[in-house]
Amino acid sequence: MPRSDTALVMIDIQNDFCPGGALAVAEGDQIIDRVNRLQKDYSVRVLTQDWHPAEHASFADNQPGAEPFSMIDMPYGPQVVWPSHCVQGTEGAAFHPALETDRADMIIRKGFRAAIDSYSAFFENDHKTPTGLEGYLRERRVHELVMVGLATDFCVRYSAVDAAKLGFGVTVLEGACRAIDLDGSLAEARHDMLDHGVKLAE
Ligand code: VGL
Ligand code: ZN
Repeated sequence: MPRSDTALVMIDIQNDFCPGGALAVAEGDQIIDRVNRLQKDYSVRVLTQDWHPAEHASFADNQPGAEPFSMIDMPYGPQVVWPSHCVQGTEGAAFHPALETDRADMIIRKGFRAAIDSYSAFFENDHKTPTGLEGYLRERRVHELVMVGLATDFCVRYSAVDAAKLGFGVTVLEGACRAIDLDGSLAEARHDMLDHGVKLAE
């Protein structure tokens, strides 16, 4: 029987993060079979969905002179500028068609405020605006989280670290994640997760 206090959190398994998408993560689609099989082992299943308005400040198209994958300063700190991706209502923002979504209890959307990015499933990049996921999990009496999805070094990393800081037990299944790996960001992400007590497993 799946433990009722443990949730599977499936992060941003969307077309734009899979091969052929606007911000494709190498092999992003290769995690999907495993993620689908894992779902039956958990009684609480959460999907997150990166969900940006077209005028989102993290898009290079909206930052004149900024190249995709360069850094800019935002009021809340440095921010990577991305190719436009996961625009609300587009095919790129949809979950990958192979992902089983019917068994999800909760879909949490993030990054819908134009002026602020949101990597973490718990807080926006100002590290204080909550998404509501913490309250949902607490009301469902969840204490342990298992995280999978895209990308290891951005949305999985920040979700895992925030969850650990909030007091959840967190395990990231690295074999069911794939990374963008920008300038050493994967190695940095692994250190950051381990420093915050996140367990890394295959
Ligand atoms: C993500 C960059 C921008 C992610 C989302 O899901 O890891 N990365 N938006
Ligand atoms: Zn995004």
